[in-house]
Parts: sequence; C-alpha cells; structure tokens
Amino acid sequence: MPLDGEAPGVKPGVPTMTEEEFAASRKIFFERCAGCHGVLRNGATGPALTTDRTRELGIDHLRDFINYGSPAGMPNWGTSGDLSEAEVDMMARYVMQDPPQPPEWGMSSMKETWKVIVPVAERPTKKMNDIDIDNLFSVTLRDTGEIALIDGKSYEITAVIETGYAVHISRVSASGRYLFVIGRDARVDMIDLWMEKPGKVATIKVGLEARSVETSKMKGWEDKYAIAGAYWPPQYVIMDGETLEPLKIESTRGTTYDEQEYHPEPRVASIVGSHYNPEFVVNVKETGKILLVNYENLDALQVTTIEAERFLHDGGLDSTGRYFLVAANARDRVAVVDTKERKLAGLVDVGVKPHPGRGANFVHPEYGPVWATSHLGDETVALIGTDPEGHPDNAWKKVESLEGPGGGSLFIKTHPKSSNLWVDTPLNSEAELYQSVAVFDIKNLDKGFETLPIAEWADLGDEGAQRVVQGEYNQAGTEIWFSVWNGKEQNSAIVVVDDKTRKLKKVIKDPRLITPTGKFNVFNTREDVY
Ligand code: DHE
Repeated sequence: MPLDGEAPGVKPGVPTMTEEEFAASRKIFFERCAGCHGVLRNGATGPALTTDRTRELGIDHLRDFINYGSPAGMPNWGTSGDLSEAEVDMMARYVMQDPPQPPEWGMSSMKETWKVIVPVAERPTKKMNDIDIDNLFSVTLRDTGEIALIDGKSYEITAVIETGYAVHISRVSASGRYLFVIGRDARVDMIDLWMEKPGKVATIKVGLEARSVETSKMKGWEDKYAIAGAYWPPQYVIMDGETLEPLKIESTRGTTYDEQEYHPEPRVASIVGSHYNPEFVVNVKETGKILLVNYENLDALQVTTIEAERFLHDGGLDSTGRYFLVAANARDRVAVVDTKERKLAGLVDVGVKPHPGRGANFVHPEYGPVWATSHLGDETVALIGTDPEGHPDNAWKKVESLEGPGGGSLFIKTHPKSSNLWVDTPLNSEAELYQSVAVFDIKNLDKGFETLPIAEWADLGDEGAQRVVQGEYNQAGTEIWFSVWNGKEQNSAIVVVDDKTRKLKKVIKDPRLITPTGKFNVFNTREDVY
C-alpha cells in the first residue's frame, strides 16, 4: 500500500467507514482517481474533491457520478465494470472523509530504494545483440507493470521486462542506449539496450506517485543526467544518467503564478530535455510555472521560472526542437516556451481540455509549419502556427480548428514523411468512436477525416471495451501502430496500419500483451519525431 495516513474519526453528516473500507478506498483512490483529482484532492484535470464540496454534493450525487461518469472525461467506473456496486458506494463515502496526508520522500528514502543492478564497469562497451534498436518499440503493459520490447520489423516480442506499478511512459537517452521507464508508483527503471538480452541495470523509487522521466539531451551532456518528476511528494530529482544515483531533489511547493497563493501539491507533469541549453523543461501543474532547470552545476542550481498557465500537463517540441508547447488542460490553453531564449513565446486559446501527448508537427499548405493538439473536452483539433521567422503573423496563434470525430481524444500523431494526421478518441463514451481512429489528409484538410475501425481489425471478439489508443510510427514513418486496450483479464492487441494505403498491415497478438497502452519507438522518442 503506497500511501500512509490515518483512518477518519466520525463526523456529523459524514457517512462512516470501517478501517478496512478506508484502507481499500485509499488504495483505489491512489490507483484510479489521484491522477486527475490530486492526492490532496485539490483538483486539476478533474475537479477538486475537497470535503467542503463533496459533503455538499452528498452521497447520492457522488455515487451516481462515480457510477455513470460524465461527458467531460470522468470515467463510468461503475457501469464499465471497473468498480463493483459496493466499491462505488465505498468510494462515494471515502471522498466525503478528510484526505489522508501521505509521507514525504527525501534522499534517505530514495537511497534505500536505489539499486545498481549491473554496475557500469560490468556493462558491455558495445552493442552485444543484433536487435535493430532504432526501430524497437517499448510498449507499456499498463496493468501488469511491465514493458514489452517489440521489434519494429518482425513484430516479435524481444523481451518483457518487469517495471513499476501501472507503468506509464518510456523515454530514451540521447545516445539511444538506455531506456527509462516510470511507473505510477514512482519507480524508475533503467534498461540497457546494448546487453545481449536487454534488461534492467538500475532502479530507484523517486516518490510515491509519478508520471514523467527524461534524460539530458544537450550536446556535450548526452546520457549524463536523468530526471524524474513526481506527483507525490511534489518534487523532481536529478539523477546520474548511468546509475540513477539521486543527486539533487527539489520541491515544487510554492505559490500559484497568478493569484500567488500557496499550493501544497504542485505536481510535476511533463518534462523535456532542451536541445538549446543544458536544461530540463519541467512543467509544474498546479502553480502554472514552467521551470528551466539548468544542470551545469547541481550545487548551485539555476532555475528560470516562467509564468505560463495553471494545470500544465502534456506537450511536445515544435519541428525545430526550439519551442516547447504544453497543454494547460483545465484552462483550455497551450503555453509555448522558447527554450533557446528562456522565455514564454505565447499562450494560445484552443478547444476544451487540450490533450496532445507530444502533439503533431507538419507543414500546413496555407499556414506553414504548425503543431496540433486534439482535446478531451470537445471534438476539435487545434492547429498552432510555429514559425515566427517564416510566418510571423501565424506564430503562436490558433490558425485553424478542424472538426474531429468527438471528444475524449488523448493523442494525435503524424510523421515528417507522412501526409496523414491521426486522432484517437479512447475516452469518448461511444463505442464506435473509442474503438476507431480518425485520419486526416494534411494536404486536403477541408475534406474532413476518414474513420478506420481499428478494434474491428484486431478481431478480438466482442469482449471488453477495446479502446484504441495512441498511434506511434515506426522509424521509417511507413506504418503506425495503435493499441487495442482491453481489460486485464481480456485479450488486447496492437494493430499496425500501412501509412500510405491506410490498410491493415498486421495484428500483433500475444498472451503476454496485457493492457498495452503507450508505445515508444526508440528513434522517434530519442529524436523527438512526432
Ligand atoms: Fe498519461 C503522458 C499524466 C492517464 C497514457 N501522462 C503523460 C504525461 C503526463 C501524464 C504528465 C506527460 C509525460 C511527459 O511527457 O513527460 N496520465 C497522466 C495523468 O495524470 C492521468 C490523466 C491520470 C492518471 O491517473 O495517471 C494519465 N495516461 C493516462 C492513461 O490512462 C493512459 C491513457 C494509459 C496508461 O498507460 O496509463 C495514459 N500518458 C499516457 C501516454 C503518455 C502519457 C501513452 C505519453 C505520450 C507520448 O506520446 O509521449
């Protein structure tokens, strides 16, 4: 059980819970709810669930909401079968209790969990396998806490590696040798792709809850440092890039950029390594601050704090790698940082709850280079001009809004060699939408999109939700892979689509492919190709 805290006392008007129910609810809240509502329930992607609100909403309202969900993105935990009727009732009562405060996680806790599994001296000095590393995919197997390494050509699973709980994303070191994986339990695993059989060489737990990991990408600093950002405690840690030894922990607690009021839980969302300065771009969700953390001298850490917008979440670089565009999702905006000049380049109003993943870069026939995001809260796809030199009038403006298939979109993708723009809708409430993807022709955006029935192509029968999530290209940009994400006890698959013909190329099925979600092609992830 990752969180600590005390069981509640009895309060007038607040339903009671047994110790066992409280402990079970705390675990469910951590696993299912804290990501959107926050450990202290102050809200971010989801609304605040502080007791002043929940006690006013009342038990019946809360029960219904948890059961049926909402079109704004709250999953239907009850009717989907994820939670039983008794669990829904228990969770409704739980959010009416005061939230337990989890413990801190400083250097001593990190050092206790830090382990170098294979010392640097015992690692190979050259690649010892015949794997085409650049075209390898690291696939999140969410509910087994594993990743699968899948060869991009043969579609064979090269290895399945045990990682952190509810594993979230993979990132690749600048050299391409090391793969870093982070779980929701804040465990970071470092995998050496040069070993005869790629495996873990170091591991550490950087907190109790986390989502992001990255490595130093600046010329001259390749593979030198890794960084992980935590949701709880709200902090980031810079680690040695070869051993994961924790070197510098910095708390992100502080004041919001606008009202300048103290926030106890400003979580670290996306992190990207700058190519223009020896810096990490660290996005702090609740305070709306973007930190440029300079790693040249860890004993005299220089941090440039850029005031951007609250509820920063996910984002990616523009095609030149100079500008970082990040969704401030509950503010319906995208903030743009110039990583070269270290300043805010723009704030762009987009649709409702932008959720780009790393977004999609392409050259618009009329507006020049653009970066695109789809949205959780509406059906639109926003295109933002990213070329202040060649197209200054369009830079950091929403130049076009495309009509997409529906809300509930999480990821959008293209590739420099492709003229397709792919939009998923895994959190839409209509099966027709969450089981398919939409694809636009970049050269004919006015034509609208074509819908491809990805889940039907996977041919898994009618069991489970079969949500189609996150497209990822192979290195050559000739095919795109989608996960058909089912329950833990059901069959899932990866569907490979030929980019040119938009026809089914391959369905990857394997009993080990349990709950596949994110996929990270080593070359595209390392080089920020999207
Ligand atoms: Fe993610 C990226 C947080 C739920 C799949 N997710 C991110 C990032 C953050 C984040 C901060 C950016 C990391 C970076 O770039 O450094 N995700 C959260 C949450 O807080 C949230 C909403 C709720 C939670 O409890 O975790 C959440 N995410 C999910 C899922 O349910 C998804 C769909 C399935 C899964 O595997 O958990 C999911 N998130 C992903 C993926 C990426 C991601 C695949 C990376 C996309 C990329 O292209 O880089």
